[in-house]
Amino acid sequence: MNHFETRLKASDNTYKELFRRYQYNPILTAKDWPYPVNSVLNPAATIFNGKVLLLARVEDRRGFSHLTKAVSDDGISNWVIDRTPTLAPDPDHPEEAWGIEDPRITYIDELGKYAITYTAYSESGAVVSMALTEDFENFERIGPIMPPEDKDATIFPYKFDDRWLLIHRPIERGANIWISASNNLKYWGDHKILINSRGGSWWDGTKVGICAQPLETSEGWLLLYHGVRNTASGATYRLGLALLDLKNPLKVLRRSDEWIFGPREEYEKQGDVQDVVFPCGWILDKSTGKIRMYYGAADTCIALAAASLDELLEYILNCPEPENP
Ligand code: BMA
Repeated sequence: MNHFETRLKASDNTYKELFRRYQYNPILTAKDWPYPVNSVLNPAATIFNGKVLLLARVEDRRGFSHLTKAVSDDGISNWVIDRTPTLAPDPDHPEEAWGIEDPRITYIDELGKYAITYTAYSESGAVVSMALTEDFENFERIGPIMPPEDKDATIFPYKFDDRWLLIHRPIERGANIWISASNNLKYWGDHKILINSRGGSWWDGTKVGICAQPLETSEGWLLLYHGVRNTASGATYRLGLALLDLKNPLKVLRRSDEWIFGPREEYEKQGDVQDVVFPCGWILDKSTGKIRMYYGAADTCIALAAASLDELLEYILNCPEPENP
């Protein structure tokens, strides 16, 4: 049975939903914030001190963003939100002049620290920046690590052949996902394209970019990425999956042809930017095998959807092996 037949047999005439939305979405909005903000969106997600920690992009009424953490015991409710920005643009870092956006968090065991990769919005375009933290109160800036135009970056949690690996998305003749290596987290090289935007009428034809931090599984590194398609009524942001080789993440084992999650509900279709679902983090509960994906909806609020890791792996293993670009 090929992949398409598998999908047809999954149910009658509907696609099987891998990620199911939380029924009380959105889980966090500007109204929940302890200080005035325009929107809260695109959160990174990790476990810190046994609790779920989201680091949300928060946009003010100038249009500039900073990052603020929200912490919860169950990852759904009773969020404790910092009363002031957790990580704000630093005046000593001119590349952050127009704000900082879209963080991703990876815990680096070797350093005993969390690495936060984020978009620094400079007056000359978006760059990838990195900061380290042990406590989400004090931050050590590594600074800009990729020149403009580059965003959507995440780092793997350990070294491969003594080198760190970073996934990111430069824009230059297309908007494709690249992977780069470094000995020291600061200087990156050996750049290689990993996942390309497919052009034409593909759902990810115009742009692709990584969403959450890579998830280590028995079958390989599971990637969640967004794909953009431009239409006459604007861009639509949807999500797909890919699988990288466990020992050599430069090799793409599988890539979904279809998108697996897209704007459907009102809060995803209407807002500051219509038709956007944009996760920057997910969390696997190893005891239940359940993955929670936290995402920005319509660039306005934060929502939650959950999937089973087994179902995601079954799905991606049935997807075609791509030609490595
Ligand atoms: C991307 C980023 C995201 C945003 C998305 C949709 O380029 O700026 O922060 O959610 O566009 O507007």
